Amino acid sequence: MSYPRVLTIQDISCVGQCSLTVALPVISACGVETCILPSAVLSTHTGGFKGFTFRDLTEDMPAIKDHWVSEGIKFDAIYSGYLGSTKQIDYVADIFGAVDKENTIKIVDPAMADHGKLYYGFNGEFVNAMKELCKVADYVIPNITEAAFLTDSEYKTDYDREYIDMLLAKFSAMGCKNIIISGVSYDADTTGVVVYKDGEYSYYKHQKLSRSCHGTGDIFASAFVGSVVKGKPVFEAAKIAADYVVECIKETIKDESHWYGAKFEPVLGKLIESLNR
Ligand code: PXL
Repeated sequence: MSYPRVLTIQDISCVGQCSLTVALPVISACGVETCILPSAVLSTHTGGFKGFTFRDLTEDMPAIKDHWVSEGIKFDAIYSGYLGSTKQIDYVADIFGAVDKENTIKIVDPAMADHGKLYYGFNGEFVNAMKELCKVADYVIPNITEAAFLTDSEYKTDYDREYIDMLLAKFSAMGCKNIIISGVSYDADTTGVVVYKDGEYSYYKHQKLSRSCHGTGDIFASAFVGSVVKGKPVFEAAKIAADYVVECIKETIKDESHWYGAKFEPVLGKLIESLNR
């Protein structure tokens, strides 16, 4: 991949530091061409704002794909994030198969839940459709809540390695290839990322900060995608992405009033530095 081209498919939340307003700058900063397919336009994200607008772009998705196909446009990686409906999930599966090359890396962030709960507007039917999309991905990047929903497992806040192994075994039984679970914490002071690749478990442990921020899943996924596409091995990419999220949270907790997202912008330089190391 001399100059890789990534496609990311998710909504534009105009305000809220999530989805495409994170993926586009973060992946671009990694030094790769970043193309977007907006699945919807919202005035803000749905996590705490009231009365947000929602312009559904579902029916634009196949038309955009058809144009790319007719132009012979293909991508080296395709990364899907927050999607608004089961129909959008089906369209993403079509897009995966229509604009890919032989070695295109397909990454699914099943952005649909956190802290034990589905995000506003999602239900069991959506979860079931997301399971199908996960099966065709090379990498699935859930948090623990999403992992529990996708594997029909109990969500736990207090767990051990056995619980995580059970989630990974269920993902494998579903036919999912490689699983990267963020926010896995085995003790009070640390958290980390589980990388399950080709049946091998590895774990990167890092500092746990006192506050969690909205949108860090999108920041993690975007930095992971950028790092993998830049050629970093998967464990290294997960480490770079996790360290970047820690820097973003440190930047955000300096400002208690900043509740709706994480300040990823001031520390983009650190992400670029870690990619060049
Ligand atoms: O960060 C995930 C996300 C993306 N897009 C929208 C959201 C959320 C989470 O709440 O509401 C619209």
